[in-house]
Amino acid sequence: MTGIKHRLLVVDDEVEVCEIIREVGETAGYEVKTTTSGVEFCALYLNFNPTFILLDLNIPEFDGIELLRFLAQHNCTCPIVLESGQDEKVLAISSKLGEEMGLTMGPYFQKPVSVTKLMSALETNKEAPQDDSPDFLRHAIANKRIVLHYQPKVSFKTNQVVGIEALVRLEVQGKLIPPDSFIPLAEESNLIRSLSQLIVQIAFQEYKSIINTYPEISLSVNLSPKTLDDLLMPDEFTKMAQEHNIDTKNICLEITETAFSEHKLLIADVITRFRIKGFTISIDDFGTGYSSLAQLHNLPFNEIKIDKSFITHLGEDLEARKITQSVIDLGHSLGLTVTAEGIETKEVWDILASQGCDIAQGFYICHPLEFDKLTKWLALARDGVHTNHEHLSNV
Ligand code: G
Ligand code: G
Ligand code: MN
Repeated sequence: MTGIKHRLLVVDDEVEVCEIIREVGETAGYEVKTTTSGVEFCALYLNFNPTFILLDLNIPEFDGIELLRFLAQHNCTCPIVLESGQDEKVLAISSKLGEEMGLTMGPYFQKPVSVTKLMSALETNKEAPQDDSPDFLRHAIANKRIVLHYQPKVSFKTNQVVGIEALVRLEVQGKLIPPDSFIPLAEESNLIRSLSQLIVQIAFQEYKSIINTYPEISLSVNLSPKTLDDLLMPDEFTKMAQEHNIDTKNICLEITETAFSEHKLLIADVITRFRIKGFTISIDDFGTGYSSLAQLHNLPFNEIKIDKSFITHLGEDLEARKITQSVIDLGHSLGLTVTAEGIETKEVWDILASQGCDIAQGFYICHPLEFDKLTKWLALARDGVHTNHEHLSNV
């Protein structure tokens, strides 16, 4: 990496144009790298860590849109300025496409690029806040210091394990940090996309190693609302599932109910695409948002997860019991599976079983466990020990 704070990466098929831009960039205080090749551009992008990109749409081997897709897949956060000899409409549409991929698009220029305009864009970019994601989080992701714990889901009717939910932790200096302490940071600092991809990758890898032994067990993954406006997500997850030979119908995506207040149309688009690709979708923490019923009506869910705030005190709380009964009935009448999370006692298990709830999760059955311990727990549970959950709570 270089000492100069501002780094400009240029791809343009004309060597002369590259040289002019280099001069302008250096005058504006940037370290500049230029290339006429799309392949070299990709390599440079990965090593140079640019703070600003100038991209000619018409270059050999790759077209500009392919390069934009490459940048999106590598979670590029720096601004991108497009240039082209073609008409303005092509530039405008390409820029919009870039935005839809989640990229930060700057102004676009028709060739020949005006030196004054370019200078002004470079100066403006220097004043913009640079990516200030917390270093510890960036390093943890880069070094894959992500650990997943898994909490089983058990059928009330059969007492069999039907699923596991992946719950992320961050390993920093030997300690495990819970998700509430870093997911919001990741969401604010643009790291959530690479974090989510890493989580899914680890979860798929670990899950794959137990599928043959437990084909009836599905995998649930929590998705941050901030990734739900990303139109590429369903394709990326499907590709990852295929790479691991995992059938998408065995993957459940848990989405927190509070996620749905913003970007409604885009989120509906992404969720529906996930469904079309075979994933099942769960509405997590159900009952804590303010428009639960509207969401149920408008989005294609498969599962309701009743929030633990309604469940944990079901023994003493008669009103909560009426609520859980209504939600279970409502879910069933809509053809959905109903899961209760936060079951801590036998009493609460019995109440929910009698109310017709489908799936149970909570400390009473099993705490979230690291993967090695989970596999031991699953083996015990399969041997029938699961009928006495207390024995299994502390493997
Ligand atoms: O695992 P518990 O241990 O502390 O999780 C706390 C919260 O963090 C829950 O609301 C859970 O949904 C969320 N969470 C856990 N794992 C993940 C994850 O992989 N991604 C996202 N976005 N949220 C997670
Ligand atoms: O929002 P989400 O449903 O993903 O939250 C899962 C969170 O609930 C995790 O933090 C997990 O550790 C916690 N959890 C799981 N089972 C229980 C339980 O029985 N009681 C309580 N209080 N928390 C639980
Ligand atoms: Mn969850």
